[in-house]
Amino acid sequence: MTNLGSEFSDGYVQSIRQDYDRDGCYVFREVIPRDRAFELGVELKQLILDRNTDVQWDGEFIDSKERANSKIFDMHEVHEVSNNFEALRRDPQILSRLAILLGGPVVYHHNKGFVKPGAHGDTYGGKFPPHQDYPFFPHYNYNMLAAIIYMTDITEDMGPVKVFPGSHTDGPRQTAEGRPYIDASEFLPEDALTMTGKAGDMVAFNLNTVHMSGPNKSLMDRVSWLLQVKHPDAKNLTEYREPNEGEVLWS
Ligand SMILES: O=C(O)CCC(=O)C(=O)O
Ligand SMILES: [Fe+2]
Repeated sequence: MTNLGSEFSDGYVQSIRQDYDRDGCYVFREVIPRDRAFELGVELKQLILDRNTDVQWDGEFIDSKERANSKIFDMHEVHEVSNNFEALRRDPQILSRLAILLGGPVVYHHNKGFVKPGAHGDTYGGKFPPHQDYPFFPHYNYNMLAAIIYMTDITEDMGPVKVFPGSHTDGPRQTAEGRPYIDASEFLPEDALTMTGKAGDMVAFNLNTVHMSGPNKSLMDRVSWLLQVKHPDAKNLTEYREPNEGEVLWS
């Protein structure tokens, strides 16, 4: 029996599972204290900007001007250089909630921090086209999720994640020719749930839930940390393994 923590009543667990199974996404507010999230955000931003790796995706979903002017910085396996992020990877407040969504033990896949920089002159934080995460790391039975923890407040103008509720139910979808993302005409931003939130909030979504995010045109940098985890039954369908994949974080 997976430890779901005594703070959750059976009724609460059931209602979370019902919503998550139906929508393919769930938001937990204040999973870590706001002040702590801001502190972690300062550390994460420094680590990411020091590495200066722009990870905007290839493809025709942005024109050449937008590609030249917008940036997204990321860093993988943050916990390998930060004790604070190693503690966060093992945080019971986070893992007990993810265990509810997965319906069992929480097995690690990877983590990454993001900075979508705010607008400075012509430059601003870039966007992600509508996509499922499945093509990046295909797993059997799809019981895998991304949990994004906000390290700053994230408002509408900061390029928050937008999630299409129920889009996970038909499994992996056709992608644009030769690309990992879905043609933008099939998923219009106005049909999505916009996941604005406060530092310390966590949004989680299934491997097959279609999501996207817009540009950061605000003056504030958008900082977030993504933890990708899975149920033990969700077997990796490829040969590739992430460096720390398979570690049981919560059982
Ligand atoms: O943080 C975001 O805007 C989305 C990131 C994302 O979807 C991904 O890395 O696959
Ligand atoms: Fe994604």
